[in-house]
Amino acid sequence: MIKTAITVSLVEEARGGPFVLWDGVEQGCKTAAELGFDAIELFAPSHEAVPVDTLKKLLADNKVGIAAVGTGTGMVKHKLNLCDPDAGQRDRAKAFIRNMITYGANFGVPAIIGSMQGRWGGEVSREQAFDWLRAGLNELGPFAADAGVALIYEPLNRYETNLCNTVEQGVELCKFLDTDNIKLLADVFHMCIEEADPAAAMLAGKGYIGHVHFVDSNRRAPGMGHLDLAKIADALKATGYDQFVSAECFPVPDSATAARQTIGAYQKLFPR
Ligand code: LER
Ligand code: MN
Repeated sequence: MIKTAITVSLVEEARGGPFVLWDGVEQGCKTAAELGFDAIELFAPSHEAVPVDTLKKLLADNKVGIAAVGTGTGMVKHKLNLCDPDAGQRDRAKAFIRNMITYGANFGVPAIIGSMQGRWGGEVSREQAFDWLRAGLNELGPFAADAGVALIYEPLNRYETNLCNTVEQGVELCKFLDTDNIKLLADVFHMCIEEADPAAAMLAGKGYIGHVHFVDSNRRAPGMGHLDLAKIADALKATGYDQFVSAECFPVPDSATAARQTIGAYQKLFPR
């Protein structure tokens, strides 16, 4: 069964970003539960921002789960990424991600590497960047496995990375890793920019996709753009995918409307 999630951002520096709920983690859990989402996806300033026990209690009190934890703050706030030419910065990037993996593992959920993957350019060749990316994932994947969770890697559109832009490139990357604990995040917004056929790309990701950001063409709530979302949802279902579809979209026209629009669309596209 495909489960539903909604993003909660606690990161002021990410204001304007594609996160739906912004009024704190307590309110986020409450809103998610009230609307009928199965879980929140948490974008936090650090692994220390919300103590594990506090979040466990909030989740239990609201009868809502958690789907995944983001690592984007490492990049947004601290400029940390896995392809930094400075070895110390790469180590700090890995330490930030390890802390998030451990944090998520307390809830049995994966961390997501999106913008922290970095990019090639300047003094860093494409080959070098991919070597560092693979080395990072080969180190962090088994670390996550030891903690009992997968580690999620997200291909991003060309304006955010020049490493992997498509699901197919993500699958190729996974095939050349020494770990099988890296799963892909298929973000329909990035796919809308990069894929010739997003539905076909979902099918091509069969067995590799571990998380989905299911939004519309313009990164608004599903149904507020121009994608044929039924076709993409059908393809995802045809792969046997049984993890989360999560709303990483803009709070447009406001958080409440985007959240309601999203859960309505998810209930139609992914009926129980
Ligand atoms: C992260 O999930 C993502 O999709 C990035 O585009 C955020 O900047
Ligand atoms: Mn995403």
